[in-house]
Amino acid sequence: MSDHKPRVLATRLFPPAVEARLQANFDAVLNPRDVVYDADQLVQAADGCTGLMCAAGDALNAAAIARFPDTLRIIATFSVGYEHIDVAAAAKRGIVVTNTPDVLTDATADITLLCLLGAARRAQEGIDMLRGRRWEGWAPTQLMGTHVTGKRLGIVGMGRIGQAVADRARAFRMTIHYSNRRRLPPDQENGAIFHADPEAMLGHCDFLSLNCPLTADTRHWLNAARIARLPDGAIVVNTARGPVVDDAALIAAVRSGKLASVGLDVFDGEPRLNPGYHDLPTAFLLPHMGSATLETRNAMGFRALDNLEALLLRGETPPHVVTVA
Ligand code: 8YV
Repeated sequence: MSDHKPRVLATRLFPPAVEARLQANFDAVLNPRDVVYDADQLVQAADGCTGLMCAAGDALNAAAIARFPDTLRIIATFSVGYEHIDVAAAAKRGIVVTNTPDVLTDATADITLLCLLGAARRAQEGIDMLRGRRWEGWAPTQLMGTHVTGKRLGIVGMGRIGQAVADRARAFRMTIHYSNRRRLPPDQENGAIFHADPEAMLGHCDFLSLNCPLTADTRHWLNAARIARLPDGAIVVNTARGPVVDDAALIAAVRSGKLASVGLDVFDGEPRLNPGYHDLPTAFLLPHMGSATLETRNAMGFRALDNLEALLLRGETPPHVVTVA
């Protein structure tokens, strides 16, 4: 019977409940060893497939998309970000691209606050001291960090995740500044201060949180010149995409003391991060865990499946189609 089901390639190993639904509804080609396919392997594995369930980091560039089989109708990414897919190249071949918005907003906003607090309160050094069996007891001047409550937080990119970060930061009585392509309506703005020019916002940011997508405009946006506009001792948090910052500039700013610290969940070229980060004792670093809760990863998978099933099983437009910006 499975011969009659549309064939869908899972490019990665997905959570069990997600793979179970994929197998129930499709002729699923799984990747149980979770090999990260290069472009050639992707093209080969997609042979005979009508759909692809993929993830960030997959090499879905124009060259790979041009070689996908004619049978392929949809690329459903298990992520909200889709910078790893050449959407224009897919459109040219009539391949629909979908993503998984909303369901990872809370998990990602939570981890943004974890990064903010971790960096501000020198959590990495505290953990290292304890685990390295070097803690000799409480001391009045030990590991003094930066106070969070009541400070100013600037958010670059006030979409779903940026707004959820602002909601959480309000519980810390932070003053919220933001920059976004468009100003939010008052009910969503909720007292946050809008800056049409993101550069003009930087001087107001004791903390800066990057929550924008990676695009040609945001690539290496936080460079040396913009870091210089932040107040001395500011803290930068990035849970969006690594290439939004210029790593060399960010590392130099922490080393010089211009920035007190950084809290990062994403890295340019991850998983091979700039080695300079390893030498920053204050940096609070996580391995791209923003959406890593079982509930969220299941919800992302189910959303990707909603997209695949709409098109391939019912001939409907998927609920979360992305288009060329
Ligand atoms: C995902 C993410 O887990 O959804 C996104 O855009 O950044 C992550 O949290 C990852 O991209 C999986 O594809």
